[in-house]
Amino acid sequence: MGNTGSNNNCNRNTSKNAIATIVSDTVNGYVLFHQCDSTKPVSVLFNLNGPKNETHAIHIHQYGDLRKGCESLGPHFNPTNTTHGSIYYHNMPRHAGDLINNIDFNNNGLFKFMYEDYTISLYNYSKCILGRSIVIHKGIDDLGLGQGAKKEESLKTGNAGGRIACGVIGLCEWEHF
Ligand SMILES: [Cu+2]
Ligand SMILES: [Zn+2]
Repeated sequence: MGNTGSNNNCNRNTSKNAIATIVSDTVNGYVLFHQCDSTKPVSVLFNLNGPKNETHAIHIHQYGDLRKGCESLGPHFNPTNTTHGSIYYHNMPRHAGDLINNIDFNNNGLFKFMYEDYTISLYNYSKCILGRSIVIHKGIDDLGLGQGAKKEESLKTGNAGGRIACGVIGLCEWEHF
């Protein structure tokens, strides 16, 4: 979870916040991002409602283009041109957009969680996520561990299946969390 108290040292004038609002038939809520300055990790806060006791894949995808709904948002955000993976396996490559791979809705249909991500940025670098998107999938991300016939797609998408909800990541007002 990292040191959330570090935000107390944030310069409010130079820190950045961004949000993706999710509105759909199945999943609703938001993913909020905060970064104190370009040298710090991005705090990512999930506050989502969805189907009770279900797990669904979640990623940052490359584009913010909703002309064909979630389908036109492109593949996983991948500025370093690597294979799909997971933050839980530090010795393996992962896409910058892989986030925490999956969200687990509890028996009230809630998922609230925060962590710090060092592979994305809200500042103007190649890893900047502003104008990109959040996509939530029908299935479960296999963390890049798929074998046999599942292996090739595992290293691209984690075999996460279709897209059930999405939202574009845009700037928002400063918020302490
Ligand atoms: Cu995805
Ligand atoms: Zn990925």
